[in-house]
Amino acid sequence: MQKPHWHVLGAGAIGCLFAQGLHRSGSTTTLVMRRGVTVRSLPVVVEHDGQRCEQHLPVITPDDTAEISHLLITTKAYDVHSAVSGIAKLLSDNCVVLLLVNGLGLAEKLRADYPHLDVFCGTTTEGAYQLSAQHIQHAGRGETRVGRAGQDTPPAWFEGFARATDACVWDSDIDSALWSKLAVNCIINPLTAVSGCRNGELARSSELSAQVEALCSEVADISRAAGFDNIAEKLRPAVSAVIAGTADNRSSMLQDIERGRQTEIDYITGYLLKIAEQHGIQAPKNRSLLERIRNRAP
Ligand code: KPL
Repeated sequence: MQKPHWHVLGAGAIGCLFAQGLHRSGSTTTLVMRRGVTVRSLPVVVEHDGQRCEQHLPVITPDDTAEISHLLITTKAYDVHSAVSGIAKLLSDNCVVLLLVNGLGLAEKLRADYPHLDVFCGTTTEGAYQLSAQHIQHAGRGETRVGRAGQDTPPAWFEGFARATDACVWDSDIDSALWSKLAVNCIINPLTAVSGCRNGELARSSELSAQVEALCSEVADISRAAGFDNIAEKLRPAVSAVIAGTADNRSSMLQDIERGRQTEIDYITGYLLKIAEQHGIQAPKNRSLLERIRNRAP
């Protein structure tokens, strides 16, 4: 199969990492930038293990007339819908859309709003952060899982896409992978964001550890009700492992708050609480964190 032409919407750390990976592995790759960007190409720079790799990638904006057949979305969760509606007229019928975005609930809405799109989901543990615009540090190799509920075998485009990173697998149970990430994020992100601490502090402080414990118990109950018993059983050790493995990190939510940016709380804890409500479960600790993050002083 001829390699598809990928368009990448969201040129943050993960977007740049995948855009460069796709380009280097032989897929034509274009960045979709916001209206008003006038350059026709941009250098994407990835630093890794002291090596610097710079590639010039073509750029389009919503005002262009390109046809998009394969779209990778790596924006912040709250930007997905406005970003997609801005380029909706460029999306081909059956355009493949791969959502590699934090939080849940976005794929359902995309499918409802744009039934002609072929929507897939992914989750990644690649570690990357932005040094400046389109200049990123690839801090740690991770694994990327891609799939669509009910689809056991990968579509033809997946083989080429998977070459963008060292470890990308097709996951026929992607809903579990997404829920598992959501469950961990519901605990680490809001708690580090309200406490203003690095992830590792959640294990060092006895007060914060007790809060982790209480949140895990609520998230496990909701996970069980949503049919993810296996995730519920292993949630506490899974959270401890992520805290230990990312001890020096400032969670993405803490970074958003420190930079005065909007957070993804509505797509993380907000989504969890929506599912809790559907099952008649109260989750007061999670609700209190949601309110504190939503109502925080700017
Ligand atoms: O995914 C993360 C995030 O910060 O969004 C964790 C796993 C909590 C690592 O910091």
